[in-house]
Amino acid sequence: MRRKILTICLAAALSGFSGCDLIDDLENELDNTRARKFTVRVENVSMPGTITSDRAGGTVPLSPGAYAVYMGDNPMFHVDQPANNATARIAEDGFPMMKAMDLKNNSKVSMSGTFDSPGGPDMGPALFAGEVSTFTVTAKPGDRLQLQTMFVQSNDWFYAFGDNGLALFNGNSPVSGDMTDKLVLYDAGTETDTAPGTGPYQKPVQDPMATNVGPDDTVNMIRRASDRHPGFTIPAKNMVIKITITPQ
Ligand SMILES: [Ca+2]
Ligand SMILES: [Ca+2]
Repeated sequence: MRRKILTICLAAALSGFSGCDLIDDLENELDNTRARKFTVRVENVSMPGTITSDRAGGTVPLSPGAYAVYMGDNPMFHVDQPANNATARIAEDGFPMMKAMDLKNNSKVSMSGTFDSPGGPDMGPALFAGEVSTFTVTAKPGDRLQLQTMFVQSNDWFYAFGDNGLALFNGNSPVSGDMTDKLVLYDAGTETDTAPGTGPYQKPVQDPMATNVGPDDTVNMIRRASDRHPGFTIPAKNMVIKITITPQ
Protein backbone atom coordinates (compact mmCIF):
# COMPACT_ATOMS: atom_id res chain seq x y z
CA MET A 1 0.00 0.00 0.00
CA ARG A 2 2.72 2.41 1.04
CA ARG A 3 4.82 1.62 -2.05
CA LYS A 4 1.79 2.15 -4.26
CA ILE A 5 1.10 5.55 -2.69
CA LEU A 6 4.75 6.52 -2.96
CA THR A 7 4.64 5.67 -6.66
CA ILE A 8 1.51 7.76 -7.12
CA CYS A 9 3.20 10.49 -5.11
CA LEU A 10 6.27 10.48 -7.27
CA ALA A 11 4.19 10.48 -10.43
CA ALA A 12 2.15 13.38 -9.07
CA ALA A 13 5.31 15.28 -8.18
CA LEU A 14 6.78 14.70 -11.65
CA SER A 15 3.65 15.98 -13.28
CA GLY A 16 3.78 19.15 -11.21
CA PHE A 17 1.37 18.28 -8.38
CA SER A 18 2.42 18.31 -4.76
CA GLY A 19 3.51 14.75 -4.00
CA CYS A 20 4.53 15.57 -0.44
CA ASP A 21 0.99 16.42 0.61
CA LEU A 22 0.03 12.87 -0.25
CA ILE A 23 2.87 11.49 1.85
CA ASP A 24 1.86 13.72 4.76
CA ASP A 25 -1.72 12.55 4.44
CA LEU A 26 -0.57 8.95 4.45
CA GLU A 27 1.59 9.49 7.54
CA ASN A 28 -1.31 11.17 9.35
CA GLU A 29 -3.60 8.34 8.37
CA LEU A 30 -1.11 5.78 9.72
CA ASP A 31 -0.70 7.73 12.99
CA ASN A 32 -4.47 7.88 13.39
CA THR A 33 -4.65 4.10 13.13
CA ARG A 34 -1.97 3.89 15.85
CA ALA A 35 -3.95 6.08 18.28
CA ARG A 36 -4.35 4.55 21.72
CA LYS A 37 -6.29 5.20 24.88
CA PHE A 38 -4.23 5.69 28.03
CA THR A 39 -5.40 5.58 31.61
CA VAL A 40 -3.56 8.10 33.77
CA ARG A 41 -3.65 7.36 37.50
CA VAL A 42 -2.59 10.06 39.94
CA GLU A 43 -2.14 8.94 43.54
CA ASN A 44 -1.27 10.93 46.63
CA VAL A 45 1.27 8.72 48.41
CA SER A 46 2.22 11.22 51.12
CA MET A 47 1.83 10.17 54.75
CA PRO A 48 1.68 11.83 58.17
CA GLY A 49 5.15 13.23 58.74
CA THR A 50 6.10 13.49 55.04
CA ILE A 51 6.80 17.10 55.94
CA THR A 52 7.46 18.55 59.39
CA SER A 53 4.23 20.44 59.98
CA ASP A 54 1.05 20.07 62.00
CA ARG A 55 -0.95 21.17 58.98
CA ALA A 56 -2.82 18.28 57.33
CA GLY A 57 -0.95 16.03 59.76
CA GLY A 58 2.27 16.59 57.84
CA THR A 59 0.83 15.04 54.68
CA VAL A 60 0.98 16.92 51.37
CA PRO A 61 -2.45 17.27 49.75
CA LEU A 62 -2.52 17.73 45.98
CA SER A 63 -4.99 20.06 44.33
CA PRO A 64 -7.37 19.05 41.58
CA GLY A 65 -5.28 19.36 38.43
CA ALA A 66 -5.48 20.22 34.76
CA TYR A 67 -4.10 18.11 31.91
CA ALA A 68 -3.55 18.40 28.17
CA VAL A 69 -2.59 16.16 25.27
CA TYR A 70 -0.76 18.20 22.65
CA MET A 71 1.83 18.30 19.91
CA GLY A 72 4.75 20.72 19.83
CA ASP A 73 5.16 23.40 22.45
CA ASN A 74 4.14 22.88 26.10
CA PRO A 75 0.72 24.62 26.24
CA MET A 76 0.72 25.07 30.05
CA PHE A 77 3.92 26.88 31.08
CA HIS A 78 7.57 27.52 30.28
CA VAL A 79 10.47 27.21 32.67
CA ASP A 80 12.37 30.49 33.27
CA GLN A 81 9.37 32.52 32.11
CA PRO A 82 6.59 34.13 34.18
CA ALA A 83 3.60 31.95 34.97
CA ASN A 84 0.32 33.06 33.43
CA ASN A 85 -2.72 33.70 35.65
CA ALA A 86 -4.12 30.25 35.00
CA THR A 87 -0.92 28.60 36.26
CA ALA A 88 -0.88 30.96 39.27
CA ARG A 89 -4.43 29.92 40.22
CA ILE A 90 -3.41 26.26 40.33
CA ALA A 91 -0.03 26.89 41.98
CA GLU A 92 -1.25 29.33 44.68
CA ASP A 93 -4.82 28.24 45.25
CA GLY A 94 -5.35 24.82 43.71
CA PHE A 95 -8.04 25.96 41.25
CA PRO A 96 -7.63 24.39 37.77
CA MET A 97 -10.67 25.83 35.97
CA MET A 98 -8.97 28.85 34.41
CA LYS A 99 -6.25 26.56 33.04
CA ALA A 100 -8.87 24.17 31.70
CA MET A 101 -10.50 27.06 29.80
CA ASP A 102 -7.11 28.13 28.40
CA LEU A 103 -6.41 24.64 27.14
CA LYS A 104 -9.84 24.21 25.61
CA ASN A 105 -9.16 27.25 23.44
CA ASN A 106 -5.68 26.12 22.35
CA SER A 107 -5.64 24.67 18.83
CA LYS A 108 -2.45 22.65 19.56
CA VAL A 109 -4.26 20.78 22.34
CA SER A 110 -6.22 17.75 21.12
CA MET A 111 -7.64 16.81 24.50
CA SER A 112 -7.76 18.49 27.91
CA GLY A 113 -9.62 18.58 31.18
CA THR A 114 -9.35 18.49 34.94
CA PHE A 115 -8.87 15.64 37.38
CA ASP A 116 -10.01 15.51 40.99
CA SER A 117 -10.93 13.22 43.84
CA PRO A 118 -14.40 13.88 45.24
CA GLY A 119 -14.98 13.08 48.90
CA GLY A 120 -12.15 12.42 51.32
CA PRO A 121 -11.06 14.54 54.29
CA ASP A 122 -11.88 17.83 52.55
CA MET A 123 -15.22 16.52 51.25
CA GLY A 124 -14.07 18.10 48.02
CA PRO A 125 -11.99 17.72 44.91
CA ALA A 126 -8.42 17.77 46.30
CA LEU A 127 -6.35 14.57 46.45
CA PHE A 128 -5.52 13.99 50.09
CA ALA A 129 -3.12 11.30 51.33
CA GLY A 130 -4.18 7.93 49.93
CA GLU A 131 -6.64 9.37 47.43
CA VAL A 132 -6.47 8.54 43.73
CA SER A 133 -7.73 10.31 40.62
CA THR A 134 -7.91 8.62 37.22
CA PHE A 135 -8.56 10.04 33.78
CA THR A 136 -8.37 8.69 30.25
CA VAL A 137 -6.83 10.32 27.19
CA THR A 138 -6.54 9.33 23.55
CA ALA A 139 -3.24 10.03 21.82
CA LYS A 140 -1.30 9.15 18.70
CA PRO A 141 2.44 8.97 18.02
CA GLY A 142 4.01 12.41 18.52
CA ASP A 143 1.48 13.43 21.19
CA ARG A 144 2.66 14.52 24.62
CA LEU A 145 0.96 14.80 28.01
CA GLN A 146 1.30 17.72 30.40
CA LEU A 147 -0.43 18.32 33.72
CA GLN A 148 -0.32 20.62 36.73
CA THR A 149 -1.37 19.92 40.32
CA MET A 150 -0.58 22.07 43.36
CA PHE A 151 1.76 20.95 46.11
CA VAL A 152 -0.70 22.30 48.63
CA GLN A 153 1.76 22.77 51.53
CA SER A 154 3.39 25.67 49.66
CA ASN A 155 2.79 29.21 48.49
CA ASP A 156 2.91 28.56 44.74
CA TRP A 157 4.44 25.19 43.90
CA PHE A 158 3.10 22.64 41.45
CA TYR A 159 4.03 19.27 40.02
CA ALA A 160 4.19 18.91 36.24
CA PHE A 161 6.10 16.90 33.72
CA GLY A 162 9.24 18.76 32.57
CA ASP A 163 9.22 21.70 30.18
CA ASN A 164 8.60 19.35 27.22
CA GLY A 165 5.86 17.30 28.85
CA LEU A 166 5.79 13.52 28.64
CA ALA A 167 5.99 11.71 25.29
CA LEU A 168 3.13 9.20 25.22
CA PHE A 169 4.81 7.12 22.53
CA ASN A 170 8.31 5.86 22.05
CA GLY A 171 8.37 5.71 18.25
CA ASN A 172 5.10 3.95 17.54
CA SER A 173 4.97 2.12 20.89
CA PRO A 174 2.81 3.53 23.68
CA VAL A 175 4.63 4.22 26.94
CA SER A 176 3.53 2.33 30.02
CA GLY A 177 4.22 2.22 33.76
CA ASP A 178 5.30 4.47 36.61
CA MET A 179 6.10 7.95 35.26
CA THR A 180 6.67 9.66 38.63
CA ASP A 181 10.35 10.03 37.81
CA LYS A 182 9.46 12.39 34.94
CA LEU A 183 7.72 14.87 37.25
CA VAL A 184 9.29 18.10 38.46
CA LEU A 185 8.22 20.25 41.42
CA TYR A 186 8.16 23.86 40.21
CA ASP A 187 7.92 27.19 42.01
CA ALA A 188 5.56 29.31 39.90
CA GLY A 189 7.33 32.53 40.93
CA THR A 190 4.07 34.29 41.77
CA GLU A 191 4.17 34.28 45.59
CA THR A 192 6.98 34.66 48.14
CA ASP A 193 7.94 31.28 49.56
CA THR A 194 8.15 29.91 53.04
CA ALA A 195 9.29 26.33 53.66
CA PRO A 196 6.68 23.57 53.11
CA GLY A 197 4.04 23.60 55.84
CA THR A 198 5.07 26.99 57.31
CA GLY A 199 4.19 30.69 57.11
CA PRO A 200 0.91 32.59 57.05
CA TYR A 201 0.13 32.49 53.31
CA GLN A 202 0.01 28.82 52.35
CA LYS A 203 -3.24 27.25 51.23
CA PRO A 204 -3.95 25.14 54.36
CA VAL A 205 -4.13 28.29 56.53
CA GLN A 206 -6.09 30.42 54.05
CA ASP A 207 -9.80 30.69 53.44
CA PRO A 208 -10.33 27.69 51.12
CA MET A 209 -12.10 29.84 48.51
CA ALA A 210 -9.66 32.77 48.63
CA THR A 211 -7.37 33.45 45.69
CA ASN A 212 -4.09 35.31 45.30
CA VAL A 213 -3.37 35.77 49.01
CA GLY A 214 0.25 36.51 49.92
CA PRO A 215 3.08 38.80 48.81
CA ASP A 216 4.51 38.55 45.29
CA ASP A 217 7.60 36.47 44.61
CA THR A 218 10.74 38.53 44.01
CA VAL A 219 11.70 36.26 41.06
CA ASN A 220 8.70 36.20 38.72
CA MET A 221 9.74 33.07 36.83
CA ILE A 222 8.96 29.40 36.90
CA ARG A 223 11.89 27.54 38.45
CA ARG A 224 12.52 24.15 40.01
CA ALA A 225 11.55 24.53 43.68
CA SER A 226 14.75 22.79 44.80
CA ASP A 227 16.94 25.12 42.68
CA ARG A 228 15.11 28.19 43.92
CA HIS A 229 15.23 27.17 47.58
CA PRO A 230 18.20 24.89 48.27
CA GLY A 231 17.84 25.70 51.98
CA PHE A 232 14.31 24.26 52.28
CA THR A 233 13.62 20.66 53.23
CA ILE A 234 11.50 19.39 50.32
CA PRO A 235 10.23 15.81 50.26
CA ALA A 236 11.25 13.62 47.30
CA LYS A 237 8.52 13.59 44.68
CA ASN A 238 7.95 9.85 45.05
CA MET A 239 7.10 10.44 48.72
CA VAL A 240 4.20 12.67 47.66
CA ILE A 241 2.83 11.65 44.28
CA LYS A 242 2.74 8.61 42.01
CA ILE A 243 1.65 8.73 38.38
CA THR A 244 1.05 5.54 36.45
CA ILE A 245 0.17 5.38 32.76
CA THR A 246 -1.48 2.32 31.27
CA PRO A 247 -2.22 2.01 27.54
CA GLN A 248 -5.50 0.25 26.80
CA1 LIG B 1 7.20 31.17 44.93
CA1 LIG C 1 -1.02 32.05 49.26
